[in-house]
Amino acid sequence: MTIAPERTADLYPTRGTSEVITPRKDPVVWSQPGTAGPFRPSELSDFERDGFFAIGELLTAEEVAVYRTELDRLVGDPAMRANPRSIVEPKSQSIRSVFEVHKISEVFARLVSDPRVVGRARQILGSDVYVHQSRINVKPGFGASGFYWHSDFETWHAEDGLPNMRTVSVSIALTENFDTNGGLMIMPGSHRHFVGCEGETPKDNYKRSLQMQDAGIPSDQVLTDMADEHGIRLFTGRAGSATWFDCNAMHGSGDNITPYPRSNVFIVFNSVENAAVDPFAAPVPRPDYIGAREFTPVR
Ligand code: 6CS
Ligand code: FE
Repeated sequence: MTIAPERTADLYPTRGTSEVITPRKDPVVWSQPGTAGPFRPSELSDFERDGFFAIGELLTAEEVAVYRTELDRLVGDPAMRANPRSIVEPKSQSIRSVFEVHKISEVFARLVSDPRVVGRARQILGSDVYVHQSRINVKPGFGASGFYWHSDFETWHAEDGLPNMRTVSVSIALTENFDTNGGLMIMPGSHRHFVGCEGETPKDNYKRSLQMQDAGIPSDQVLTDMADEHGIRLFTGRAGSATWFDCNAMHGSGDNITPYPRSNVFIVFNSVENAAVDPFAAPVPRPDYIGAREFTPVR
């Protein structure tokens, strides 16, 4: 059990009375050059430059089948609907996401500690790592809603109390990500500036934000400037492909009105040197199944 450090200075102010842009103060890749691991040096420098790195096949088709079956089992379990870890689609009321799958599923726990997964996280974060958040996103066809533009770190700093940008996410496709079924979009290079958003965090924000985020949304002007400067990259790939992205990359995804689900498993690794403290812009932390409050390193 790692005890959370005392509250540190707020390097990335957000959710005040006006929008404020802060240049990134933290490294993107924390490990020393040449640190051994699954990423090649050229891949790490691509990640540093763009804020993401896509892998065509992280998991084999056989492995995907195992994780897809486990996703279907969890989503199909009637007991899961009453579990606070489940978030339903606002319109269809079908399950949209299930959080903390690395704890409630032995199958997903194995994925977290797979060297191809945790080894890459340690290489980027330059330390032991723990899981800040994990979730499966079903994104079923025929109308699943997307996620509006945001920086994950903005939420994880404001509401979960992560002090520095020493956190990395991996989205692993469990169904084919076409260019039509609501794939992940990232603005390349956007991770180098932090957009502090205007507007206080509403009480119990997470009860709405995980269906439709409203606090922590950049202005149209800032999003336009960022898109003009960086462009927008849409990630497509077969089931088993994966996108690693920096916690501060500006990203989002559209609705899925096709018949084809865009399901993924999403794992957030945080450095044990960046353990959550008190939220920087919320009265209380979110529940621990959304933002971990226990920091045991992944072994
Ligand atoms: O609030 C969060 O932690 C979650 N929300 C989004 C839209 N992306 C990151 C994370 O899963
Ligand atoms: Fe996100």
